[in-house]
Amino acid sequence: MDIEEFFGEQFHQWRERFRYYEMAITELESDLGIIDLDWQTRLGYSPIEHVKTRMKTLPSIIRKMNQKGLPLEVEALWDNISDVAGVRIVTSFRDDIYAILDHLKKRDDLEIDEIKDYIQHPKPSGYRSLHLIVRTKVYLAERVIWVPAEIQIRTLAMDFWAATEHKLHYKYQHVVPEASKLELIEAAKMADALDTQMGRIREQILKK
Ligand code: 0O2
Repeated sequence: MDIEEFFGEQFHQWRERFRYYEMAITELESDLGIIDLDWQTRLGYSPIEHVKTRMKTLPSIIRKMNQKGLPLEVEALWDNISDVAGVRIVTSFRDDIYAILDHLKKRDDLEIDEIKDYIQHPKPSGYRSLHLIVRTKVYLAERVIWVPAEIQIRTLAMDFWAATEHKLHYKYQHVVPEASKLELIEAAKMADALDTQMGRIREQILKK
């Protein structure tokens, strides 16, 4: 797709917003890298196992805007699609997710607009993760902007499950056979049990 041709006169406005999303990702990744180092330095342990970032692709943005019945305009994107800039924080243990949430709630360069707790309330598919719909502060050369982003926080077990489920959806083009869906639900329960058990083992380690 020729993007410049596709957006026509609006191309420069869209490009500017996309740069803002990229800046937000850079900012969040850097902030998380700093607190990871700080936790490691002070406590010898960081709740952050690793961080991944991604920009939503243009076809995926267009699909989502169409699904939501939004006009293909940059303001409609900015106001209604919160996950163009995406950051995923992966932890070892379930408790680490909420430790990171507590930290993020205290930051004054981040506004949390919504918390979707798919750990307390898993999706019917078995999906578990904590989603934060946020706006992050970005310092431009001459002004400050708040850029929408989505932060997903999940354990390694939840991440393994989500990545495998995503691959299956891709393979079957979203028409996953019922037997595989049931298997995935079972696997999600096992991943959850593993998180619970690893949490107990960790408590024993911390007690010593
Ligand atoms: P991708 O590839 O990550 O861009 P809303 O914004 O509230 O109108 P939305 O966006 O469906 O609705 O919100 P939701 O369900 O809270 O979060 C969507 C994102 O969470 C997805 O992004 C996935 O990254 C992840 N996710 C949600 N449910 C599942 C699931 O059942 N399996 C897996 N593997 N991931 C899930 P996108 O846009 O679908 O994709």
